[in-house]
Amino acid sequence: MFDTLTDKLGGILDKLKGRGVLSEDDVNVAMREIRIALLEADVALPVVKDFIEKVRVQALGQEVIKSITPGQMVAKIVHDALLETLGGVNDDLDLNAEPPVVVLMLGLQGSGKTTTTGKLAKYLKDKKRKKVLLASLDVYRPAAQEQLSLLAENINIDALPVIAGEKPIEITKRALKEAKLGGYDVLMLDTAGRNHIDEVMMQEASEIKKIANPKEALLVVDALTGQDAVNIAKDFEEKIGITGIILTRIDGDSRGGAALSVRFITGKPLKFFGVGEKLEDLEAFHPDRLAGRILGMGDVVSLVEQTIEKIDKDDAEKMAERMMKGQFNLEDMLSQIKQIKKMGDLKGILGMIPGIAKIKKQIDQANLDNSIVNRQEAIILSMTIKERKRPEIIKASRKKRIAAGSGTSVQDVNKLLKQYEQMAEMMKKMKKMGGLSSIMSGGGIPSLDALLPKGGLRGPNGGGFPPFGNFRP
Ligand SMILES: Nc1nc2c(ncn2[C@@H]2O[C@H](COP(=O)(O)OP(=O)(O)O)[C@@H](O)[C@H]2O)c(=O)[nH]1
Ligand SMILES: [Mg+2]
Repeated sequence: MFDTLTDKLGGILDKLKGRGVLSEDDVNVAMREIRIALLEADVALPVVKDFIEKVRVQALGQEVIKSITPGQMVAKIVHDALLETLGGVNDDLDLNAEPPVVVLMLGLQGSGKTTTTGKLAKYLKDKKRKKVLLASLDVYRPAAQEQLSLLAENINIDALPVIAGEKPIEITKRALKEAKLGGYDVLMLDTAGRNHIDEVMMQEASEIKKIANPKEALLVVDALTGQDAVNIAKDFEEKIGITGIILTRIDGDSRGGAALSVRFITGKPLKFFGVGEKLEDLEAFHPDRLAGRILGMGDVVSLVEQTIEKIDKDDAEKMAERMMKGQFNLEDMLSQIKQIKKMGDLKGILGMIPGIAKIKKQIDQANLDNSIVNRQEAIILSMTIKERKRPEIIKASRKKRIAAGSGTSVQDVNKLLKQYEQMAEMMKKMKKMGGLSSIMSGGGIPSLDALLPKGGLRGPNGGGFPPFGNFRP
């Protein structure tokens, strides 16, 4: 969602990088541009002002003038200022209390409270091994309580049975009792929302909070609401008191301002991001990674985590071993392709590679998506095992068959073979340079380069992309 902001900030900082020495004028111009970029991204004005001031003071300081690469220095200053605005540390949920620990979910209607309740419950169950009880206090929206019960059933988590006609306060009391009796670690209360902030809702939420005494009172805010998010967060903080914020619909095309603003304005930490409708679509908030992402430095850490979680490590190790011996063949390429598919949407992953944000448009234009990978897979699958192991035996007549078998053209087959050769060649080179050891222990994918459109994709310094395998845990 930070695409535009990333583009703009990247461009501004790039201009600075080209200068040998930075004058006060250079810095002032850059600050003006950054200010505009932030405002355009819907960042709240007080946040922008504070941010610019922080950067300006430091950028004009001694360090920058003396530094060999002033542009880089400014990039670092901007990065640090971003970090500060986002809040310094990763705040996980605080469950440090006598169980059942109560987590209260607050927010406007449609902000994603119920969905996020399900996501968090799943997170607590899977990652923290907590026994969770869910209870819906939304007696206003038809079927809201059933929505939560269904969610709970899907993830095998208990939900408080619904009693028709019961009021939120009574449900809260019953839930507390049930959570205690049932030996639950965590009780999550999903409250009712309204279309906009109204006194009755605030009153009720306040009362529930008093009774439930939650360790966490989490405000769920839709990132797409932009500037409004700030007012909503402020109101909830002042009237009810919150311990943290969860931003949802980060996957939508919001301009990112909400993320940069709510923390600063309320002083309450961002804890999680909702990145989709599915229950897995929850990301812990890491300010350093987000700052890196906004500046187009890529989100290497996230990439590593995703890679580790989704790639079958054993497979990768076996393959790496073979490559080390210079035995890379189309069977190996096929298993690479399978791993890439496992990792999900290619574009999403590419966006996390450092420097790639800038060329994201090119990637989009190159229509790089899973369909390419699927085609490559189909081509290899249409070959015999023998051919996959020794691609050099594939003659023209066989190419025609393979193309027909995979629903592609001979050109496609040739292209794939060419890519394979390039990959094999690179692996030989890496082996010579001894650079493969990092891939070995990382168990990663050797190179995505060969799968990318030729020529067009180069990193900011003219180099190609680092092979996946370089991102080591
Ligand atoms: N794309 C996307 N949709 C979301 C996200 N979180 C929630 N939703 C959707 O937003 C809609 C409203 O969510 P719901 O949890 O019922 O909101 P509530 O009224 O606050 O309880 C549903 O269609 C959800 O699937 C998210 O992070 N991304
Ligand atoms: Mg709801």
